[in-house]
Parts: sequence; structure tokens; C-alpha cells
Amino acid sequence: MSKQLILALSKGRILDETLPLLADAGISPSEDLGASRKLLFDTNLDDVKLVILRATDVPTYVQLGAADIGVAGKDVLLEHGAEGLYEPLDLEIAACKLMTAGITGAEPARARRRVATKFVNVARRYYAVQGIQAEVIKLYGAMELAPLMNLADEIVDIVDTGNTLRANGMEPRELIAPISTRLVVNKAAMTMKHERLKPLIARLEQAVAARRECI
Ligand code: PRT
Ligand code: MG
Repeated sequence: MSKQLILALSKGRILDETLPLLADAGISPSEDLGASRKLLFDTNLDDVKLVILRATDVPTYVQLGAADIGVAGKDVLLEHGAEGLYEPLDLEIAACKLMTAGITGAEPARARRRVATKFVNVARRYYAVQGIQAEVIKLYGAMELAPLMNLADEIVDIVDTGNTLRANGMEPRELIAPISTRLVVNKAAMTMKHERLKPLIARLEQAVAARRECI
């Protein structure tokens, strides 16, 4: 294994909150991420490189060791599964909730409930544990549309303020899991590169703790 550490970041809203946290931990990209179409970046630290990925690809890169360490939403991790990954630190950013939701005031009456979501594994597990028969329908976006269009009785989606649901005549129902962004580490790298990873994780831990004290 090379001595280099590859850190995989989730692009989108998580990235916006990750970069300041990394800066607090003393890691910054050598160039402006927004200014180029590059996806692999050097940092101020000689042995740390950043790769910017689609959020759902981060667990795959880290699990298979293409990246040593990654930053991903707990929702994405729950959907992907934890095999080959350690999750040593809650970064306490991009907090939200994974919930079921449906049309406001409507009873989820159907014996076999149709559930639209991009979190199909999470949804199947959740309804099975509840003892509810569910037909889970995979969607890639705009879950809020599915009940309105009579594609599904319910959705499983991320809720923050609830405004998106309300704007579409829907209400949150059950909480499946509170979500925040986590640090994940490749299991083999955790052993082989422990010397290098340990101080990096410790610095991030301190940065998270320092923010908690400011609130
Ligand atoms: O575009 P792509 O399909 O790749 O994913 P995405 O657009 O969902 O990615 P992005 O950049 O939005 O980041 C997603 C990650 O951010 C998730 O995996 C969560 O861990 C985290 N996160 C935190 C959120 C939210 N808050 C959030 N509010 N992800 C999505 N939302 C969306 C939600 O899907 C819904 O459409 O915001 C809407 C709900 O917000 P409220 O405030 O109206 O309830
Ligand atoms: Mg998006």
C-alpha cells in the first residue's frame, strides 16, 4: 500500500459543509475546487489527496480501497451497507432525518403499501421490521411526486425542515433514522496506514468538538 492517503468527499451540499471542517482540521485543497473540472486534488499536506465523488459512490470507493477514507451521509451508508468500512466519527454536519411521508391526512390503508424511494434497502428493512407488507419502488429523484401521481402510497425520503413535503401536500409520518455526515475508513487501511490515519482522525475529532463548544 502506498503511503499516500486518498480522502473521498461527497459533492453537493455535504461538500459545502465538509470543506470548512477540513480547514479547521488543517487540511485544504491546493486549488479552488470550483474553478476547475478536475476531480482529484492535491492538498496542503504532501501525503493527502482529495477526490470529489457522487455521494452514493463514496462508500464503494472506500470499501474497495480506492480511497482510504471518506465523508458520506449516514443515509447513503445505511443504504450501501457497512461491509469493509469503519465509521469512526460523526462529523455532525448536514443533519436531517430519514422518514416515511404521505399525503396529508390520508390513512396508509392499503394492505400492501406501495413505497417510492431511492433508499430501497433501508425501506425494505424498515417495513419488514414494522411487519408491514410493502412493495418498494425505486426512484432516482422527486420522491414527493410519487403519491400525488398515484404511483405510491408513501415515500421514504430525507426531511429537514419539512417544507418540501408541505409544498407538495404531504406530511412526515415515522422517523426511520436521524442522519448526519460520517467519516468512513477502509478496514485494511485502518490497520496498514494506522500511523498516518490516527492523527488525521484525531484532528477531525478535535475540529468537530471545537464546533460543538461554539454552539
Ligand atoms: O443529486 P443527487 O441525487 O446526487 O443527491 P442529492 O441532491 O440528494 O445530494 P445533495 O447534494 O443534496 O446531498 C445529499 C446529502 O445531504 C444526503 O445524503 C444527506 O446526508 C444530506 N442532507 C442533509 C440532505 C438534506 N439535508 C436535505 N434536506 N439531502 C437532501 N435533502 C433534500 C431532501 O431530499 C428533500 O428534497 O432536501 C429536501 C428536504 O428538505 P426540507 O428542508 O424541505 O425538509
Ligand atoms: Mg441534488
